[in-house]
Amino acid sequence: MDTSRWRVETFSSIDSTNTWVEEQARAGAAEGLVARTDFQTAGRGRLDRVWEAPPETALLCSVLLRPAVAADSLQLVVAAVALALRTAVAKLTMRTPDLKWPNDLLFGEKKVAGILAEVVASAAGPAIVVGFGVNCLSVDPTFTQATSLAAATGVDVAPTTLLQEVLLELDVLRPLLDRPAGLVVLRSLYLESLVTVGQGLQVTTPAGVVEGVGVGVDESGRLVVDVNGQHQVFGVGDVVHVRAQEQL
Ligand code: BT5
Repeated sequence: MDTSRWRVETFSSIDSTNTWVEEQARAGAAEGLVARTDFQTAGRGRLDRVWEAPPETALLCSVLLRPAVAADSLQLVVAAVALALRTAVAKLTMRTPDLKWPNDLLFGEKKVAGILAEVVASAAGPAIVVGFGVNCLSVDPTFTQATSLAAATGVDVAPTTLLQEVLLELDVLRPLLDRPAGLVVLRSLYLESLVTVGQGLQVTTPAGVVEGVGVGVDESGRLVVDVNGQHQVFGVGDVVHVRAQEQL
């Protein structure tokens, strides 16, 4: 299959692949630039959190996209990458991770991968940099809510093998981000895969903590939660799944 859409730059060590690709995007780099590293000295999560992985254990990668999708539908770009990661992991390990809104891949309740999407303004128009970290061979044991593909599935997947598979999946999903009809398809694929839908949830946002039941995502990929019979929509937030009986 043709993967020429992607140009992969490899670093043995770097501060953050997202930071590097963002600099390239600001300087006008075209869609398809990919940075991958064996180690990050300043890996970032959302909201100024850190992302840490021991050297040569994880896929640490960022891709530069310039899709036609509006910046307020950033979550659908995250969805495309999450779905690509999920399918790639399933093909290589024969186990399918759950997607948790907004940006996690889980085995059980343990996080095996996280995604960070950021919008960058540039003279060539807005770019979206999507970074993902996947714990392939091991994970820092201080993260008690984390796991690796090796621990969860028993399969050792080399980060470079996983990247190749992810890019093949993105070749299929990326075109959906350019047309309204594609976004509709993407949203329904996302809905089918999100374990967050139908679950009791606790959603933490800068405005506070809300409890309810996940009912879906809207046309922009934002989470819709039934809170005491009223639908509330969340564009950002951290979600904890709460068992139904704990809810009642
Ligand atoms: C994320 O943030 O999950 C987004 C992670 C994106 C990382 C990639 S790596 C390549 C690219 N370059 C970057 O600099 N970043 C991207 P969030 O949902 O905020 O989760 C962050 C939280 O996950 C941290 O506060 C830790 O508690 C936890 N964490 C850190 N490292 C982890 C790991 N390796 N596995 C599981 N959890 C981890």
